[in-house]
Parts: sequence; structure tokens; C-alpha cells
Amino acid sequence: MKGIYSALLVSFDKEGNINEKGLRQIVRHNIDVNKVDGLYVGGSTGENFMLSTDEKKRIFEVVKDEVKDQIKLIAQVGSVNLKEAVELAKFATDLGYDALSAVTPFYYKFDFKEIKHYYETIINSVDNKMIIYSIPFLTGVNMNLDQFAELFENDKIIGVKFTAADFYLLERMRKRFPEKLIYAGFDEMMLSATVLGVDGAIGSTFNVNGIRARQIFELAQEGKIAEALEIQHVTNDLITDILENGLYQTIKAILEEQGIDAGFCRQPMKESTPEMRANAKAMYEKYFQ
Ligand code: NGF
Repeated sequence: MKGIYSALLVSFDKEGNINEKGLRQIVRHNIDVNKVDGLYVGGSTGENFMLSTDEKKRIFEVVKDEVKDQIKLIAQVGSVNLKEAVELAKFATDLGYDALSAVTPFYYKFDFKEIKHYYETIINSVDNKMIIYSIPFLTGVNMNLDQFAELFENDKIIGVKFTAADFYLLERMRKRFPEKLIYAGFDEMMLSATVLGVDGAIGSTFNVNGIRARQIFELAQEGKIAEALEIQHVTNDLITDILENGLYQTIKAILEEQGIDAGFCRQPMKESTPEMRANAKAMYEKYFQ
């Protein structure tokens, strides 16, 4: 389960319906061009928290059907609706997903006992493995080292997707949990996270920039830090441009430049303007041609 995973984008049509043909094209692009080791399906990048249960299931189905067993698949099933999370966990497990992941429950201020109950309820309902999805800047949930240790006592909880800039905590986790999988979640900090010993990375920008992501990861693992840093610099120029223009709209527009029907974002996310699309075209020409 180690390596580079794209946090999969989902194509929507103008009315906000899933565009299955476009979704399949994005999957293929990740396998054939970005050459990723796996896909993280149903995450933030998949606009998952704006979708119905049936839509989430359909995306899991279409992706599995397109991928077959070519690369690894992680299904993000987390939801503040625990019953939905369990239903999705069973569904993705039956489809053959290699692992599950669940965002820490958000919006309400759940205490740690409630968070632990949430993870154990999901993972104990299926014969599968769980990767905690920790993204404090969006969820407001900050778990400490001892709390991660308590969750990791369950052998089915095999790792964490660490989307945070707290590299002190990351280093402490690496030392204390050498047998658990840690995935870097911020693409712009991948080099530093790799130096600290992460096992892989899961990112939105890998949908277009997967080759550079792998180069950074592998060069850093080989100790070639200066070379890795050069590629991180280019990558971060790209990420800065993407973030200034609108994250998911821009990644989709860059894919469109490559002939992929990446479509629209789901409302309330805004539609890209002609100016945003022109900026994305310029990014494509600058970074990918
Ligand atoms: O999109 C976000 C939200 N974070 C992603 C990634 O951590 C999310 C990250 O790649 C993800 O994996 C998921 O879909 O659940 C950033 O987009 C990237 O580093 C640019 O900041 O922050």
C-alpha cells in the first residue's frame, strides 16, 4: 500500500450530475500518464462531502470497474453520518477496495471517546483495513500522539493520511509507529515529509503532476535532496498558481487541456470563469509542454 496516490477528481456535468465517461478518463489518465500506485477515492478532491450516498457508491463502482486490479484503491467512507460511513465501508469492501479511509468526524465537537467509537464501529463492521484521514485545517479536529496511539492499538487501523503542516507531530509519529503507514497529504510539503520517512503521499495535484510527485518522493528516499528540491520548487510554482486560480477548477481545466472531459465542480463550488480557464491553459503550457 506504499507509494503515490492521486486523490481522485470526479467529473460533473454542468447540472452537477456525475459524468461517468469523464470520470473513467481521469482514472485512465492517472494510470497511463501519471503512473500512480493507487487512487484515493471519495476524498476532499472527489467533492465527496457534497454528494448523496448513492452517488458515492456509484463513484466507487465506476472507479473499480475501470481500474480492475491494475493499481491499489483506497475508499474514503467517512461521514458525520456514521450509519452512512458503515454502509459505504461495506459497499467498498464488497467491491474489492484494498483499504478504507475515514475523515475524522467533523462539524460537531466530538470528543476523543466519540472519535474512537466512530473508527471502531466502521472498521469492525467489515473485513478490511482503515487509514485515518486527518485534515485538521478543514475539520478542526486535532488529535495528539497518544490519541493516535490509542486508535492504532486496533490492528485493522493501519495508518494515517496526514494532511497537516505539523512536522514535529509527523516526526514523533514516525518514530513511535514505525509499522504504521503514513501518507503525506500536502503536495507542496512532500519533500520535507519524505525526509521524515512517510511511506507515500496522497494528493489532488497528482492528477496532473503525478510524475513530478514520484520524482520528488524517490529522489528524497535515495537521499538526493538537492535534486528533489529542484523538482519541489517547480511543483510549488505550479501549486501556487493553481491555488491562486481555484484548486479543483484549475486541476480540472488543466486536464481538459489534455483532452480529458474533467467537467465542472459540484455547486456550491463555483464554475470556472473564462479567465480561470485561460490561466489554466497557460499553466498547462508552462508546466506540461
Ligand atoms: O484538497 C485538499 C484540501 N488537500 C489535498 C489532499 O490532502 C486531499 C492536497 O493534495 C486529499 O487527498 C483528498 O482528496 O482527500 C492539496 O490539494 C494540495 O496539497 C494543494 O494544497 O486541502
